[in-house]
Amino acid sequence: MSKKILIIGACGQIGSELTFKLRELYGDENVVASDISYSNLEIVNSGIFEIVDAQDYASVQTCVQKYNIDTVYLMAAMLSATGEKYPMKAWDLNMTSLFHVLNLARAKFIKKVFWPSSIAVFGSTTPTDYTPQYTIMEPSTVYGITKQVGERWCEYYHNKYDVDVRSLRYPGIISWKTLPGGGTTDYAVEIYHKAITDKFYDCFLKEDTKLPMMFMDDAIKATIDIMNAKKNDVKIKSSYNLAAISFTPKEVAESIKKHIPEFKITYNPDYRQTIANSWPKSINDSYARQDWKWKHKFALEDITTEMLKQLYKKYK
Ligand code: AKB
Repeated sequence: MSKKILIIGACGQIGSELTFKLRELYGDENVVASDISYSNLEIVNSGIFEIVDAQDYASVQTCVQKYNIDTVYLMAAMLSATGEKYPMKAWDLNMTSLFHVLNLARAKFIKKVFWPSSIAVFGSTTPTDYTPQYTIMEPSTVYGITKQVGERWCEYYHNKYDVDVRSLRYPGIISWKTLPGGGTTDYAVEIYHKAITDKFYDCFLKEDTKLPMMFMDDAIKATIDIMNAKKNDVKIKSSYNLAAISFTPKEVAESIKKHIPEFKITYNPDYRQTIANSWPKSINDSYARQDWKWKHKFALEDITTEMLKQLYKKYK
């Protein structure tokens, strides 16, 4: 069966790489990239691109109908740090866009939905080490609240209306192609850029702040794997815990120093430290590993080697 895919939020960090991978797998003519503006010219010029406002039902529906879309990846969201600056905007964007896509699936315009959740669904009362799938969840950020509520709605739409929606609780994602924007884990990308351009990074988290992280290639693989898994194998209809590695700013700095010995780091924690403190240090993702055979590939040393190699080329 041929797939017709729409990515909403295709100009962002994950959306852009997902678009390239999906085009490679299913062909340029079957993958429509969309965003609210032309903010990533590489994506805009790389294939079919449409301006779509994720908060406007008619805008999404028009695009879905124009291209006979059957699968939507909803990657548009306001992340944790920006969400704390604009709480109502974060709530509106993250919830409205999800309802629009779920309602399009309920009305049978589309067959399948991917919606990303996050480790931000957990809060300071959650066990921090090897956080289980089912546990206390009292998120303290607006972003975390939208993700937790969104998970409940995904499960509800599946149970009530048989909507095929699949979801992952992403950790911090590390990539070199497109910069992340407005997240608490963004330091783990910025540090590599600054290591190359300035040989120095002033980190907004404390040196011992351990957080779950993942290389982009693993995140894309997990996303495509869960979407291609048999419906019966995707047993969790809210969102799956997903893990690869965990590290602290100090550990990533040490791994960079193995390649750039003169690299220096300082620590000046800001409001994002409070957010990071409320999140897990590591995640138990055994359901994903069991149900649809999830396996990560990249460890910290692999990530550092790849990030520095690719960014050196980019900055040259
Ligand atoms: C953020 O830091 O807000 C995101 C996330 C962990 O969902 N990267």
